[in-house]
Amino acid sequence: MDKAVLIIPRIMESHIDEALALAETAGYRIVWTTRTRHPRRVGRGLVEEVASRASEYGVEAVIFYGDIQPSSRFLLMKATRARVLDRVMLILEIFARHAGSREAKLQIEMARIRHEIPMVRELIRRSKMGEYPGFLGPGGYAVDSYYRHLTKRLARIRRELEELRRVRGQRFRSRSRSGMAHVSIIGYASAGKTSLFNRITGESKPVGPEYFTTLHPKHKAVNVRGSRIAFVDTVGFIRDVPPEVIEAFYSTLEEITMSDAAIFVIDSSEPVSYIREKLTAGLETLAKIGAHGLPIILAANKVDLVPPGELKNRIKLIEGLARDLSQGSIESIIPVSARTGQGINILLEAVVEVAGSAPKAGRPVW
Ligand SMILES: Nc1nc2c(ncn2[C@@H]2O[C@H](COP(=O)(O)OP(=O)(O)OP(=O)(O)O)[C@@H](O)[C@H]2O)c(=O)[nH]1
Ligand SMILES: [Mg+2]
Repeated sequence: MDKAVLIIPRIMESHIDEALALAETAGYRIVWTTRTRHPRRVGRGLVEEVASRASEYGVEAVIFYGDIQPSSRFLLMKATRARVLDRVMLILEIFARHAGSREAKLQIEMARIRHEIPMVRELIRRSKMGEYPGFLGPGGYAVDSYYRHLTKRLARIRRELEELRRVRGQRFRSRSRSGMAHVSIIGYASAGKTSLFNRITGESKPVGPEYFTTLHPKHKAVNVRGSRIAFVDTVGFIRDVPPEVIEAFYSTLEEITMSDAAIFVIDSSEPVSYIREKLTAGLETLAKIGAHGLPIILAANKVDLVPPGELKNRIKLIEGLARDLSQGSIESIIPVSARTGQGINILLEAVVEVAGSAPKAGRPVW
């Protein structure tokens, strides 16, 4: 594992566990952490402090857990001589480590370039001011030509992706003619999607407390009360995913838009404010990927962790949230435990009701 220091803006403080989990998943061991008041900027004093810690610990990377301004990133790069990553780059690094298909690789490269462009513009600006000669060669010329190279590369990737998507669309149409309903298991990272998928299908796919345990959709068809249904395990949602990362999620999230229904898994043992935030993030992502009108069954998972005396109240609260946030797309709310098996039969009944019997001729949602 590479060593890294973590800078966390105060507004992200409550998400520090998420920051550490993502850093670890991306292959970094955090050796020192510091806070900053400003959400996007790092002051000169902090840059110096980070630089001295970075050399003391011999770190390979500096992680800013937020959306860093190009000028601050530039200062940190210059002072520490380490890689400087923000939250988006961290997420993209995780994806890049696992990207299997040509399409996934291209999408991640595209997201990286789009994310990198503002930084390159900043370099152009600075080298034209004579502030940073020698970056990629003398004067601004090399940076300019690097910029042109990036924009050309983007255009090529776009063309290739369009072609790949066209082919995949054809494959999907032939699949929907096969007459089987598809149900996606969706939800925030670590909600228990894979645990539920394993419980329903009898599979033993890897599960774990870290983020993005699942990075590729997994399918398995099983018979449920006389209906043949393919369940699809998906990548976890994560809050505040910027548009350029959403694109990189696409190949997996598109599976969701092609489904007949979705099981939205939440961790009902978490504080209600987290549940609200994660439900919101998930519903927003669904809207962004164009999954309009997809029938949703909410699986209130991990009820084994809720004290029995509180369960009734807890489910009521979740029902209230779902009503407020979902605008009717949530059809029912079923308390379950993927661990103990509690509620799974009731969940499957709800699934058959929504997606069972005859498939809905490949609901084209885009
Ligand atoms: N107590 C309890 N733990 C559960 C339950 N379901 C899942 N877990 C635990 O929650 C953690 C995350 O489970 P996963 O099934 O990997 O979650 P996921 O949603 O697939 O996560 P990603 O693929 O990383 O997005 C694991 O440590 C599971 O053992 C449950 O019903 N009860
Ligand atoms: Mg998983």
